[in-house]
Amino acid sequence: MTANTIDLMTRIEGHMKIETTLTGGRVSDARVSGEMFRCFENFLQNRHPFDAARITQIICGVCHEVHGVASILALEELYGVETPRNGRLLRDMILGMHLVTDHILHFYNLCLPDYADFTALLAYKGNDPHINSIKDWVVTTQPQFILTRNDGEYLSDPDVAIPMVANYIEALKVRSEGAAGIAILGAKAPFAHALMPGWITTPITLDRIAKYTQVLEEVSRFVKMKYLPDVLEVASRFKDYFSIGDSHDNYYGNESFSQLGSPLFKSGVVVNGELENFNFRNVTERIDHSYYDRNRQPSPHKYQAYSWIKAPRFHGQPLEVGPLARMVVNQEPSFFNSLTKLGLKYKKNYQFPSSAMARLVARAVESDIICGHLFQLVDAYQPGGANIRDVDLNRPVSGSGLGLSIAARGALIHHITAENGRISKYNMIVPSTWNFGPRDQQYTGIAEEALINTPVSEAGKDSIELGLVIRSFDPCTACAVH
Ligand code: NFE
Repeated sequence: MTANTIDLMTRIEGHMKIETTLTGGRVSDARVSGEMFRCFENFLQNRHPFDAARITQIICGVCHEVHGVASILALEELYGVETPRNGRLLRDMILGMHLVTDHILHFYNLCLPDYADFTALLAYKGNDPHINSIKDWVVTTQPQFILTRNDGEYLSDPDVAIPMVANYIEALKVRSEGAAGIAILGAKAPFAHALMPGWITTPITLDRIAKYTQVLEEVSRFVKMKYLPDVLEVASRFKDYFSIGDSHDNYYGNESFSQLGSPLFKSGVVVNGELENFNFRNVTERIDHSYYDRNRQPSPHKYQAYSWIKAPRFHGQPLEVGPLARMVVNQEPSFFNSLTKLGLKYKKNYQFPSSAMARLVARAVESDIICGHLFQLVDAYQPGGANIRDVDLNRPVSGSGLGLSIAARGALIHHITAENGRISKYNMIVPSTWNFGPRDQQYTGIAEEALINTPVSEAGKDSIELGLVIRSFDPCTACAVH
């Protein structure tokens, strides 16, 4: 039995430690720790409720707009207002563009370096000027993110690995273009300041819609021509990762993209292979192994605590969130078709065994689905229609509001309580809290369970296999500890 610690985990957002026990070349126990305390819920107290939509966006440098949207949904319930349809369409257009470009960033820039041997580029002898310019740049500047490899098995066939390096670089450009598409509607990216309860404040002119559409076409083309094929290529070469990274197989997704009739993703929870309705009342946040005392105040020396992340539970059960959860809750045909094309035999039902590779495939399939939906939103937008409904900012509102929304990494919850126009309590339960929260007295956390049984090659002193499992969730510890 050997102990293995990765501290800090790289190519993720935030500070995370992974401690594993290895028995016979496999992980027999695992602990995942969020290693910082941030306090956003505390410093929202006593502020004007509208501040929440601004302040919560800066929780994260990766998933900013999602907190703006979830916060606004909570505020709209609190104030009893609804944004006009045009405004809601614009909001979903911002949200969707963010989600897709966040997924692209995850696969190419955070995950792919574990799968493709980028150094294959150095042996390139062809005439493609674009590839040659990347090669020249690599030779001149020696970027370590391209040149450094861990011990592990890589996809090194030059016909596959070299275009993937080029797509890695292009993904950065697509992400930046996507930010322009978000900013043209949301006033700014990251942190879309135009998002307000009842409003979207940007003056939306036809040229802004045209610019957004042009960005969407570019992003969508990249998803169809590069992202989906590259993910399926990686999936076909690393099929063993369809049986590595299995967690509790309980899933949760919130309803989202609902402006065109039936929602693109419906709400639901899957526990023990059965679909149930989600109800926020059945959610608790366990702190058995989290650094909080019984009054939920920070307690950094608490006995047997090892994480600043809390452990959300639904009826006591840990739930996995994210694109895979959305595919399972929705029984999404294109996801199951992709698996069939890979020669995998998955039954189309709610009993779906999670895995590191299924998470990557789900994310790419979801990106394609969202792009298709965004084009429909553009068509549905009515130029000249109202984007704004007046909300009385000075009303000393009392009550509560719940924002159930979607983020790239999974289902997102914001819950606000206000008294006399001031926030008295603000609670966020974010995707990475579900996925990376610690164990309770009964269950391991979702990522902890996914690590258990992972084979770790003895030669692989870098334990790259653990990184493949952890990164398949696209972790954000910054959000998780908020
Ligand atoms: Ni900081 Fe986030 C997303 C949220 S993860 S990345 O997506 O909410 O918990």
